[in-house]
Amino acid sequence: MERERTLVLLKPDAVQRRLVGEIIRRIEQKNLDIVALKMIRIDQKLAETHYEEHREKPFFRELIDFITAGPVVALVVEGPDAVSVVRRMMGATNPFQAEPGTIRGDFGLDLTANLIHGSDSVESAKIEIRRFFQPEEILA
Ligand code: D4T
Repeated sequence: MERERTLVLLKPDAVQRRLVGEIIRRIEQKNLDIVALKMIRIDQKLAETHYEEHREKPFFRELIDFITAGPVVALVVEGPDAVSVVRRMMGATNPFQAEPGTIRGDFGLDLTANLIHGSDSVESAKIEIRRFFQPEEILA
Protein backbone atom coordinates (compact mmCIF):
# COMPACT_ATOMS: atom_id res chain seq x y z
CA MET A 1 0.00 0.00 0.00
CA GLU A 2 1.19 3.51 -0.81
CA ARG A 3 1.60 5.88 2.14
CA GLU A 4 -0.67 8.83 1.48
CA ARG A 5 -1.69 12.07 3.13
CA THR A 6 -5.25 13.36 3.15
CA LEU A 7 -6.92 16.56 4.36
CA VAL A 8 -9.65 16.03 6.95
CA LEU A 9 -12.00 18.78 8.11
CA LEU A 10 -14.21 18.30 11.16
CA LYS A 11 -17.02 20.61 10.14
CA PRO A 12 -18.78 23.19 12.36
CA ASP A 13 -21.49 20.68 13.34
CA ALA A 14 -18.84 18.24 14.62
CA VAL A 15 -17.31 20.99 16.79
CA GLN A 16 -20.69 22.25 18.00
CA ARG A 17 -21.87 18.74 18.84
CA ARG A 18 -18.60 17.97 20.70
CA LEU A 19 -17.78 15.08 18.37
CA VAL A 20 -14.20 16.21 17.70
CA GLY A 21 -12.75 13.85 20.31
CA GLU A 22 -14.84 10.91 19.10
CA ILE A 23 -13.84 11.39 15.46
CA ILE A 24 -10.14 11.90 16.25
CA ARG A 25 -10.33 8.82 18.49
CA ARG A 26 -11.53 6.78 15.51
CA ILE A 27 -8.72 8.10 13.30
CA GLU A 28 -6.13 7.23 15.97
CA GLN A 29 -7.74 3.88 16.74
CA LYS A 30 -7.40 3.00 13.05
CA ASN A 31 -3.64 3.59 13.55
CA LEU A 32 -3.46 6.45 11.05
CA ASP A 33 -0.93 9.20 11.85
CA ILE A 34 -2.00 12.77 12.53
CA VAL A 35 0.79 14.91 11.08
CA ALA A 36 -0.91 18.32 11.45
CA LEU A 37 -3.90 19.65 13.39
CA LYS A 38 -5.45 23.07 14.10
CA MET A 39 -8.76 24.77 14.81
CA ILE A 40 -9.60 27.50 12.30
CA ARG A 41 -12.43 29.65 11.04
CA ILE A 42 -12.98 29.19 7.27
CA ASP A 43 -13.63 32.58 5.65
CA GLN A 44 -15.86 33.24 2.65
CA LYS A 45 -12.97 33.20 0.16
CA LEU A 46 -11.46 29.92 1.42
CA ALA A 47 -14.92 28.31 1.50
CA GLU A 48 -15.69 29.31 -2.09
CA THR A 49 -12.31 28.02 -3.27
CA HIS A 50 -12.73 24.74 -1.40
CA TYR A 51 -16.22 24.16 -2.82
CA GLU A 52 -15.53 25.69 -6.28
CA GLU A 53 -16.72 22.50 -8.05
CA HIS A 54 -20.17 23.01 -6.52
CA ARG A 55 -20.53 26.71 -7.48
CA GLU A 56 -23.44 26.07 -9.89
CA LYS A 57 -25.27 23.61 -7.60
CA PRO A 58 -28.50 24.72 -5.89
CA PHE A 59 -27.01 23.93 -2.47
CA PHE A 60 -23.83 26.05 -2.96
CA ARG A 61 -24.94 29.06 -0.82
CA GLU A 62 -26.19 26.83 1.99
CA LEU A 63 -22.90 24.93 1.93
CA ILE A 64 -20.81 28.13 2.13
CA ASP A 65 -22.98 29.56 4.92
CA PHE A 66 -22.68 26.30 6.85
CA ILE A 67 -18.92 25.81 6.57
CA THR A 68 -18.21 29.46 7.53
CA ALA A 69 -20.68 29.49 10.45
CA GLY A 70 -18.30 28.28 13.15
CA PRO A 71 -14.83 26.91 13.81
CA VAL A 72 -13.63 23.72 12.13
CA VAL A 73 -10.78 21.39 13.02
CA ALA A 74 -8.38 20.73 10.15
CA LEU A 75 -6.04 17.74 10.13
CA VAL A 76 -3.54 16.14 7.83
CA VAL A 77 -3.83 12.38 8.24
CA GLU A 78 -1.19 9.98 6.93
CA GLY A 79 -1.04 6.24 6.42
CA PRO A 80 -1.31 3.40 3.93
CA ASP A 81 -4.03 4.25 1.40
CA ALA A 82 -5.09 7.11 3.75
CA VAL A 83 -7.32 8.86 1.18
CA SER A 84 -9.69 5.95 0.63
CA VAL A 85 -9.40 4.58 4.17
CA VAL A 86 -10.63 7.92 5.57
CA ARG A 87 -13.40 8.15 2.91
CA ARG A 88 -14.61 4.70 3.98
CA MET A 89 -14.54 5.66 7.64
CA MET A 90 -16.61 8.79 6.81
CA GLY A 91 -19.40 6.91 5.04
CA ALA A 92 -21.61 8.13 2.20
CA THR A 93 -22.13 11.90 1.74
CA ASN A 94 -25.83 11.41 2.36
CA PRO A 95 -26.04 10.34 6.02
CA PHE A 96 -29.33 8.54 5.37
CA GLN A 97 -27.36 6.17 3.15
CA ALA A 98 -24.18 6.04 5.23
CA GLU A 99 -23.60 2.59 6.75
CA PRO A 100 -23.69 2.11 10.52
CA GLY A 101 -20.12 1.99 11.80
CA THR A 102 -19.12 4.97 9.67
CA ILE A 103 -18.86 8.47 11.14
CA ARG A 104 -21.79 9.83 9.12
CA GLY A 105 -23.71 6.58 9.57
CA ASP A 106 -23.34 6.73 13.34
CA PHE A 107 -23.75 10.47 13.96
CA GLY A 108 -25.29 12.22 10.95
CA LEU A 109 -28.83 13.01 9.85
CA ASP A 110 -28.30 16.06 7.62
CA LEU A 111 -26.99 16.29 4.05
CA THR A 112 -25.22 19.63 4.53
CA ALA A 113 -24.16 19.30 8.16
CA ASN A 114 -22.45 15.96 7.53
CA LEU A 115 -19.68 16.30 10.10
CA ILE A 116 -16.53 15.57 8.12
CA HIS A 117 -14.67 16.22 4.89
CA GLY A 118 -11.91 14.01 3.51
CA SER A 119 -10.05 14.56 0.25
CA ASP A 120 -11.41 12.40 -2.58
CA SER A 121 -8.09 11.61 -4.33
CA VAL A 122 -4.35 11.89 -3.79
CA GLU A 123 -4.27 14.79 -6.29
CA SER A 124 -6.97 16.78 -4.51
CA ALA A 125 -5.39 15.95 -1.14
CA LYS A 126 -2.16 17.64 -2.26
CA ILE A 127 -4.05 20.77 -3.32
CA GLU A 128 -6.26 20.83 -0.22
CA ILE A 129 -3.37 20.30 2.24
CA ARG A 130 -1.57 23.25 0.64
CA ARG A 131 -4.77 25.28 0.84
CA PHE A 132 -5.19 24.76 4.59
CA PHE A 133 -1.62 24.34 5.95
CA GLN A 134 1.75 26.04 5.63
CA PRO A 135 4.54 23.47 5.05
CA GLU A 136 6.06 24.27 8.49
CA GLU A 137 2.78 23.32 10.21
CA ILE A 138 3.10 19.72 9.00
CA LEU A 139 5.37 17.16 10.70
CA ALA A 140 8.29 16.12 8.50
P1 D4T B 1 -17.15 16.94 1.30
O1 D4T B 1 -16.60 17.54 0.02
O2 D4T B 1 -17.68 17.97 2.23
O3 D4T B 1 -16.18 16.02 1.93
O4 D4T B 1 -18.31 16.00 0.92
P2 D4T B 1 -18.29 14.78 -0.07
O5 D4T B 1 -17.03 14.76 -0.87
O6 D4T B 1 -18.66 13.56 0.68
O7 D4T B 1 -19.48 15.18 -0.98
P3 D4T B 1 -19.62 16.21 -2.17
O8 D4T B 1 -18.30 16.76 -2.59
O9 D4T B 1 -20.48 15.55 -3.19
O10 D4T B 1 -20.48 17.37 -1.50
C1 D4T B 1 -19.88 18.47 -0.88
C2 D4T B 1 -20.72 18.92 0.29
O11 D4T B 1 -21.96 19.44 -0.15
C3 D4T B 1 -22.98 19.08 0.74
N1 D4T B 1 -24.19 18.75 -0.04
C4 D4T B 1 -24.12 17.79 -0.98
C5 D4T B 1 -25.34 19.45 0.23
O12 D4T B 1 -25.38 20.32 1.12
N2 D4T B 1 -26.46 19.16 -0.49
C6 D4T B 1 -26.44 18.21 -1.47
O13 D4T B 1 -27.49 17.99 -2.14
C7 D4T B 1 -25.23 17.49 -1.73
C8 D4T B 1 -25.15 16.41 -2.80
C9 D4T B 1 -22.43 17.95 1.50
C10 D4T B 1 -21.12 17.84 1.20
